[in-house]
Amino acid sequence: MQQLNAKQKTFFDEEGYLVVENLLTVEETAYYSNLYASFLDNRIDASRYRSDLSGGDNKEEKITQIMVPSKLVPDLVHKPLHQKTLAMAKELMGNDIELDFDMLINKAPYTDTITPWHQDAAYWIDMPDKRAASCWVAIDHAYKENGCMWYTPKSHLSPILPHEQTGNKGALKCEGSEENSVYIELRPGSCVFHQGGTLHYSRGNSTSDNRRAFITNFRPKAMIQLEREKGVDHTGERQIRTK
Ligand SMILES: O=C(O)CCC(=O)C(=O)O
Repeated sequence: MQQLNAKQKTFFDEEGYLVVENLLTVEETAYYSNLYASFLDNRIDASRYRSDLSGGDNKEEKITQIMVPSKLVPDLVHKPLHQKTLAMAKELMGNDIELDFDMLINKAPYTDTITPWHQDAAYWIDMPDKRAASCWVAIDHAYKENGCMWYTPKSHLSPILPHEQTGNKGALKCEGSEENSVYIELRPGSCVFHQGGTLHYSRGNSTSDNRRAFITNFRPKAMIQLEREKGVDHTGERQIRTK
């Protein structure tokens, strides 16, 4: 069933991102909210895939990142978030698109830590077919003060910028600015797609709310095979692309 119209697809191609409201129903969002809580409070043991994206030596995590939640709860790939975002990713990029990996990123209340400006492609090995998209699904209301996403329109049309690693195995960062970017506030269950080359960032969470995102990442099946042959499975290593 087609869900995106021609205008949305053109917007994604030209601007590098696309907002989709109400991806999930209220009931579906409640399911993910409960499951997310089980990951965060360790009822589901995700310790081997969990790290602090801020790269700090803090006892308290500033930005909780849990890679590949669907490896721990395999049924997730059959559920609405994965099914709906995969269907849309195919509409945006082609029928050979598959799920590469998924992840959870939470900014807990008052952690006040930015996710630096970066392009996702800087995290990945170079691939001949560059088609790639992430879908950032808001589990909580995401707004400026708790760290919603910011995107630089059309930035995916230029070459990947130089990136450097922050902190101790922390996030990659490059030059970027709010001035020429847009912020995307989302209700729970709504989402935003962005391309592998789209420059993005988020402010820290200065509020008493959580800012939980469930993220799925898609690329062509042949490129996923290439990654796996090279030992890349997105379970947690963070390396700067060297070529
Ligand atoms: O949630 C964040 O702050 C960062 C997310 C991100 O960089 C991504 O989804 O590619």
